Amino acid sequence: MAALRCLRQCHPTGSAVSHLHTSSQVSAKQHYKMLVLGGGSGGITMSARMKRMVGAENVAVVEPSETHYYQPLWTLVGAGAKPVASSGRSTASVMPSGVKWVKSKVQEIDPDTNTVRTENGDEISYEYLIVALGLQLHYEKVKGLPEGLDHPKIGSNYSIKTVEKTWKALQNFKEGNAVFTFPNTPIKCPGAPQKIMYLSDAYFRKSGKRAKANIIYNTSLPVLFGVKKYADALWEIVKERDLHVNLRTNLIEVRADKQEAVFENLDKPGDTSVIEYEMLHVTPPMGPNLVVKGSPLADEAGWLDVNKENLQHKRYPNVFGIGDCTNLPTARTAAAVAAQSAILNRTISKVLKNEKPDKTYNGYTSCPLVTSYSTVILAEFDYNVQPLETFPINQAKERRVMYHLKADLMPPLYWHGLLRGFWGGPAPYRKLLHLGMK
Ligand code: FAD
Ligand code: UQ1
Repeated sequence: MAALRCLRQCHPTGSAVSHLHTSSQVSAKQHYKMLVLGGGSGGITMSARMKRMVGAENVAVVEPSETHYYQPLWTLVGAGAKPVASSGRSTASVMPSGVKWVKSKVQEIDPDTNTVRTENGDEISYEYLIVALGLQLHYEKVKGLPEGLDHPKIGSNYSIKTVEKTWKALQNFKEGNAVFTFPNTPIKCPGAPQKIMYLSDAYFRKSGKRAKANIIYNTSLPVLFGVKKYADALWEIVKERDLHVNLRTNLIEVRADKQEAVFENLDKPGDTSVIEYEMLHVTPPMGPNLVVKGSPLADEAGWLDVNKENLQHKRYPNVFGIGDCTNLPTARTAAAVAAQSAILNRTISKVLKNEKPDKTYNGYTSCPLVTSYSTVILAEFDYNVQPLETFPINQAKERRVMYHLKADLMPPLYWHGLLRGFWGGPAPYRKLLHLGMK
């Protein structure tokens, strides 16, 4: 029995592989009709859809991680409302059966020869390429932060390594400043840096510590949120709950031994200020995936250069992109990935038939703005940063039902709907729900 288990789970070199039929060492085939780079939200979703379109044996996914994370849950994990274990499942379990999992890192993409080179030296050629490599976190761009993250009192919901530290810092909080930051770069889920502030405020109230906490939100942005309708509602909340918001204020240094954070005023170059903190939640600077940035597929800033309507690459028609790695001018979220997956599926089906892509992405994205342990403002908007709401009610209002949507409904929708290629965003339901309205 033990030997059988080892046959299933152990590679001859001794390294554990989860599924022999998907491990890269077994098959020598190095050419795929459909090659997917990245096995995160966008990569797994598109591999499930491509399996249906061209057959599992023609699809491969390059992804080095053993575990796939549902990152949206980390907001609740950081606030102690969900266990971290519920945010992850093995990559093997989310990989569509029969699809080849190349368990390695992409090192180089050469779209002129239709090949990709991986860290373990393999060269894989493709007919069509879907890039879903996500974005890069840059903790190292804030002086003192990488080593600062080893100290207690600093947390960051943006990484599996540090998300539980947020909850520890909250529990250990005694009195002083609780500081939350938003960096001077584009980021994924731009609501998340302030969601943890609202949850912290609620936790302090619940635990009798609120009177001793001074809550500060320092954001590089000139606004509290990019969509006016939701920003107006959030300004009301921060006023009502005595949360101090400083706009255009960017974290540049952490002195963890002294519990000090240094900020620059983005409107007054050279003007810096130091805040002593009892707790610090950092949202790190982010940027394009470095492999994309180093390839001919990048735009000037390093993001994957795709057509914003159909997600086809602007210069390489057999290359497509989805999610955080792209230069699509909308907020980077899993909700956006869902809507994009339906569009991209249609685009690829047209390209395979030598027809013109015809479905148009409107930039749909959504950010469930968690404002307490029982309420959410469900922001949904498009390329024009105009609300595009699914439900025929005012979604700028804090609602309990939307908290249930975020905490209880979204995870199964993600694991069983999105990742299996069945959830393409709420557009069809929005149309139904708004029938007869207005
Ligand atoms: P990812 O899911 O990050 O996947 C990228 C994949 O590429 C990873 O698996 C990575 O290992 C792999 N990869 C990277 N480099 C390489 C390489 N060189 N070779 C091979 N593979 C590579 N979204 C929402 O919709 N709602 C929310 O409430 C929400 N909240 C969030 C809260 C937090 C704290 C965070 C961190 C994110 C949140 N998001 C939310 C955002 C959402 O998780 C992302 O937008 C989404 O996961 C993007 O999918 P993706 O496939 O583009 O990137
Ligand atoms: C969504 O589709 C999605 O992707 C699965 C999310 O990521 C977890 C979301 O947070 C949201 C809000 C949506 C949009 C879904 C509905 C029902 C409005």
